[in-house]
Amino acid sequence: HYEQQYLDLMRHIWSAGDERVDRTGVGTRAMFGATMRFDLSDNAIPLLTTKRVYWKTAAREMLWFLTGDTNIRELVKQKVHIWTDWPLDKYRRATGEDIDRDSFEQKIIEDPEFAEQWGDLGPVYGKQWVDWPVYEPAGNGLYHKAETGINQIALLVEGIRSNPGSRRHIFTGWNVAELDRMALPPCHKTYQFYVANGKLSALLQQRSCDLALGVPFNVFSAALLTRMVAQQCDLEPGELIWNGGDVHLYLNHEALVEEQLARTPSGAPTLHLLRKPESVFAYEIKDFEVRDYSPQAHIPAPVAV
Ligand code: UFP
Repeated sequence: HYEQQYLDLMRHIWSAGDERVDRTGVGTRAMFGATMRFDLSDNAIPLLTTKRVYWKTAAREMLWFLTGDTNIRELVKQKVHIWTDWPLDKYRRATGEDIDRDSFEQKIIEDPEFAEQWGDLGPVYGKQWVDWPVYEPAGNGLYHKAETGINQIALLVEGIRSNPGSRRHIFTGWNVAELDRMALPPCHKTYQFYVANGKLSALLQQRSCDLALGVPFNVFSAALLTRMVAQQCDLEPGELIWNGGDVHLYLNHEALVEEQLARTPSGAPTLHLLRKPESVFAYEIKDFEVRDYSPQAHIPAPVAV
């Protein structure tokens, strides 16, 4: 079963990982460098079956990335809460106000000006993916920022279509000059694509991997994006290769790890794209359907911020 490699990695890191102090102060067991491979042919989709993964949340986030938006407002409106903790933390620190998450999100939805001031994450994924800043000579030895940046995703699709054999099908969120303005430097930082035998494969390089909470999402998202790009380029889906840098389990995820490792994967969910939109930017959540997904119960665990 495709999920076994995930469970094996979890078991290995929990039993033999390096104990490390991390940025969040929670502490982790970690391993440096790991790979998982997932077959995407015949609509196969790497969704975990040993616990429920809320794939629509990941899909909504992926669609939001592709719009270039970096404000949480559109996510919060769709009841996606995964990015709220960072702006909330910043707001609490700046104002000293002990506002709860629901009230903060309510203000973000109701008050566009408040959202503009407090809801932005800085130039994270979406911005870098579709509007990477470009600086042009201004004629006086100085440079000014060009009005439009580079749309890496549009170039990717165009590149795969026109020159499938290229070894340069890459896009990245890791803009070194802007890292310090991002709420979180990209975790899923670089995507590379490869075409052979009419199939499109993708390799994701993820620098930092919360194996219990982040990775199940990241793997699904990357597979979804690969399916969208393949469809746009009239290619069949090949493989998703997931490469983790610092792969870790937080020490407070012990209950999750024990519960999940006691479960056995079963079933083979599939992902169906119900429509072929005119571009990679025109997909909607209702275009995605997952079939035959009957996972075991969700396992809640605390997020380290
Ligand atoms: N993390 C993921 N996947 C993501 C994401 C975050 O696993 O898509 F946005 C986890 C990895 C790490 C933390 O535990 O969030 C980021 O912390 P740091 O920047 O210190 O690596």
